[in-house]
Amino acid sequence: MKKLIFVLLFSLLSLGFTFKTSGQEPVIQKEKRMEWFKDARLGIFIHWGIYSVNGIDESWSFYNGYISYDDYMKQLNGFTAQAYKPEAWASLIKESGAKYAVITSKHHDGVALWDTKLSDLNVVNKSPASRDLVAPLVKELRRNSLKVGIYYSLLDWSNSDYPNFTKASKRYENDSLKWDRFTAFNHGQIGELSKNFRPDLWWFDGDWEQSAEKWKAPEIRKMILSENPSAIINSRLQGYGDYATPEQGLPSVKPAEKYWELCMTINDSWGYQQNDKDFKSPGQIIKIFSGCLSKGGNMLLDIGPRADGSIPDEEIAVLKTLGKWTKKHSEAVYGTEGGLPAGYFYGPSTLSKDSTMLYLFVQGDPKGEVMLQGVKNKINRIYVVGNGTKLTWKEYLKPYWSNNAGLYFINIPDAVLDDNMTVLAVILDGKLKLQ
Ligand code: JFZ
Repeated sequence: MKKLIFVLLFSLLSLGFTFKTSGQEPVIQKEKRMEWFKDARLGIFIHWGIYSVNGIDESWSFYNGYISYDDYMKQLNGFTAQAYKPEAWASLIKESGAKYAVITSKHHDGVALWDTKLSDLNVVNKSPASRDLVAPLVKELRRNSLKVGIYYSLLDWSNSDYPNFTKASKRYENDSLKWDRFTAFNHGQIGELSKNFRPDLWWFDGDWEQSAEKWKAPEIRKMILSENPSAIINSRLQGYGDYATPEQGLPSVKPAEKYWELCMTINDSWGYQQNDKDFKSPGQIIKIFSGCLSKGGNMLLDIGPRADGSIPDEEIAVLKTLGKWTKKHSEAVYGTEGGLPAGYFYGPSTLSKDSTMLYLFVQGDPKGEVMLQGVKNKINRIYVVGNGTKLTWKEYLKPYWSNNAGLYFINIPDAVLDDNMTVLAVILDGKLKLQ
């Protein structure tokens, strides 16, 4: 009996520890919440908004004075979403190999894509789309087992209670009444998104205009985690997020942060711009993606659908080619860790979770062989990922009396080369030992 009470008490206590630490913070440990994200490796970012009507910079075009605010807002009339097929979006995202998607629910222009009850400025009330555009996508993403990410701009240049309007004109400097009203509105919208869509991931933006204290960032974090204890939050919440977002910059060395995501445009624009034809090729995107993988991060690749909801052909082509590559090389991509430090291999690499499999990413044509150095392990076997061919290798500079690692030369016949990036799986005799 005593034993039973003890066991009961103990389980209650440990439950308490899992669900509540230090009174206010989660709920579920960060490592646990971040698990799916760490393994996901690829996400698709979607910048969709009224800026796609004229094909101009999202929000910034009026902020910077390239177009008047009124003319910017006239784009509402052309935002039809008449060819919007959320099920096709979700299946394309799935096909690309992405495990999550992030959609702009509201950009800095304040135009909400969901049916918000807190402001009239939304596509349901003010555009011919006249329906909630976020809800059906969330449903389709979930149906495809993809994680749901919601982008939300904390700053709102349209809201009359928000201090900043454009670069040239500010509404006010200090007005606590207005600011408090704005905060209530902001938290209210986050609450709506939280309840309506229960996002797996929150992608905040625009935090730079105010301090954590002003945004009441800890409260936002608390609100989100009490609605969904396993939600994760990007870094743009003035220090209250879970992972880093080095925008448009691929880190040259492995970042100190354990969790990070490179967000990147597919051409030079976030939203749809008909004049921007500067698309990165699938090959370039695969190279950049491999760079992220090699340094232990994710890539969040952006697409910009048109105002009618169609996705430009160039973007579809990139996602499909990426999908072929990620599918063929899935074992080297998903659930792997960042690979070798610089100098060991001339290219990206990843490592299996148990550190006994090394994946070497070979760019282009290696002219018959690649070199691997500084690895002290014996190699048990090498094969070509997604192809299965076993490869031969030879070890040099390894006299019998030396304790140093030798140089491995791995033979790669032309026939096994991938159109974009070939990946070799190196089975080691145990956990990776570097010199
Ligand atoms: C922000 C937005 O302003 C932009 O429109 C887009 O949505 C992008 C994904 O995010 O852009 C930023 C944010 C932060 C920096 C630069 C651009 N920054 O920290 O340098």
